[in-house]
Amino acid sequence: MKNFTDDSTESEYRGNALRKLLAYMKPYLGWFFLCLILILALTGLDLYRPMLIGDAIDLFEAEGNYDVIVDTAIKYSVVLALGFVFNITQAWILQKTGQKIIFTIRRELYLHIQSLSSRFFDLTPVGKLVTRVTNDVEALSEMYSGILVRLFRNIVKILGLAGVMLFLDRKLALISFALLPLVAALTVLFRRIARETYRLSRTRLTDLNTFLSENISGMRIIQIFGREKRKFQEFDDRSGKLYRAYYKEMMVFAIFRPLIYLLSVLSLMVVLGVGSREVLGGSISIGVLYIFAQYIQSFFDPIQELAEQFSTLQSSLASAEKIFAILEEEPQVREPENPVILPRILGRIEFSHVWFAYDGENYVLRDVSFVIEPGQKVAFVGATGAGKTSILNLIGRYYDIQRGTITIDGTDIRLLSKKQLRSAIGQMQQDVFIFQGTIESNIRLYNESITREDVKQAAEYVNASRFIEKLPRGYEEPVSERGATFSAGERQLLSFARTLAHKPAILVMDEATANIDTETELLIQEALQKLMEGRTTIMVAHRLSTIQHADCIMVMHKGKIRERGTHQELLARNGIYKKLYELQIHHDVTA
Ligand code: M5T
Ligand code: MG
Repeated sequence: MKNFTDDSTESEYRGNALRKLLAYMKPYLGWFFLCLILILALTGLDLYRPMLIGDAIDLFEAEGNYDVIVDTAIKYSVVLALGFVFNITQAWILQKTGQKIIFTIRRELYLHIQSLSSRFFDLTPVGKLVTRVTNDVEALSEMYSGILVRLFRNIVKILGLAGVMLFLDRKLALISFALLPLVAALTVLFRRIARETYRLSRTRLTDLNTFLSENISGMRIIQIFGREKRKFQEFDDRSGKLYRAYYKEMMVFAIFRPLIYLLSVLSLMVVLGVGSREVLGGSISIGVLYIFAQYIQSFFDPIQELAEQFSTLQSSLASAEKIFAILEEEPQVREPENPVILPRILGRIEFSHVWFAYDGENYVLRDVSFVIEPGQKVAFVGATGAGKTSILNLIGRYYDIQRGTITIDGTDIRLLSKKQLRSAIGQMQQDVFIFQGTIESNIRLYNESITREDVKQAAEYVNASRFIEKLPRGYEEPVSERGATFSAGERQLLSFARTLAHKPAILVMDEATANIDTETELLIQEALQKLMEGRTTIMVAHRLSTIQHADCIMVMHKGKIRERGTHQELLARNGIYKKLYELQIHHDVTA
């Protein structure tokens, strides 16, 4: 995120945001142009209406003929009707194009967020992103469908009114403008305060959303630890801050508007006072005075609106800045420009002197090297925090390494397209993520090439079909977000079916058997054996009994591979593995 120190860089950055926002209008320039013309016409009509009546008054006074009134009434109706049509048309165009632009931006934003790397999501709260895609984008809609055009309209209106007033009577016009410097000063002051309050309410809204998304996801923990009261206080505190920010915003408007109104009334009083004397003296007609009285009111309105619109514009720009900051966020794991396409991935994995740190400084893997041949089963063991999950994260290139190389079938994974690489890897994580949808949609994950038959076969193969078929609606059974209605073992079996259905060449499992009771474990072990058939398999396991048959076991300690070999070889070495093993045997016997 950018931090602004002096005003010049800030306005430069704002200018940038504005330019980018305007760029989105490009496809609709024709429509916007039409809108501007309609608005010019509308302003013309606005100026014309008081003149029509002013003239009528003068004519009626001179001739006393009622026809003038009928005539004027007809003209006035036509003018009103025209204005009505113009107004509706321009509002329709603006809303439509505005919403379309917003739609485009929202879409771009989501696509971009999707392309960002794990590191970004590790560091960014979900609620913040949700606010960007919803509230902040919405704030832009104001700008497209209102502000820009109304800004134009008001400027044209003010200039038009001033011009006509000067033309009709210079002296009265200058008197009407006498209070303008005061209005200008007020406006500047207002803008400055309004900007602060806008910014405040934006940040506080983000704060509240971030709090909500995190704490609703973690509601269970809050309830388990009985922290409702404390969390409510936190919520209340943020909510209160937002309330005060909005309140302040309202207050600024509530004071500014009547002040401007007061000034307009003052001007009107002065103009009427001076003007009526001139009417009596015969230097201007009653009609002209009427026009002035009308104009003064419609003169101050756009000025007040202008000030408010500038501040809304600023708030839109503030939102725009935040949106563009995300759009400009580069994915840390970059797609190669000309990816190497392998005809088929066999599954040979090689790590060569790999050094890796999530934050670029604190290395969690140090000089890790190993080779896994296609079809081999390799297991990683070691204490918690040793770097096992990190190794798995690197194989699918969810993070890039600092030093060394990782190759698949001899090709550096940084040269492969992320899509090909990742579709070759069936990765099962420590916790299974289930999306809202059905059992079927969760196994298939919107992959069109997987048929319903494939889904069923996969589920049967990994023993998941037993519990699925017991569900009232079988594969169509609705699943709630995070799959809270399933047992841990069921979720695990589902994730097996999901992985199998995608037919990966490489299988990557993190503690995949940790959550399961003995009976299900037998099912799972059987399923696992089938899953691993003919696939390169890399697994992390805490329970050594599950990995005794692995072709190679690597023992990790503080980011390094300290021992490697088969179960028997490692036991014979009498090292870390032996100790781990004895601890577990002992534990199993006493348990
Ligand atoms: C190794 C750090 C973690 C630990 C070290 C996943 C992750 C880990 N780390 C981060 O800084 N950011 C991350 O996103 O890396 O962690 P690991 O590889 O997850 O360890 P493990 O899988 O061997 O442990 P466990 O507990 O799963 O057996 O220092 O802070
Ligand atoms: Mg782990």
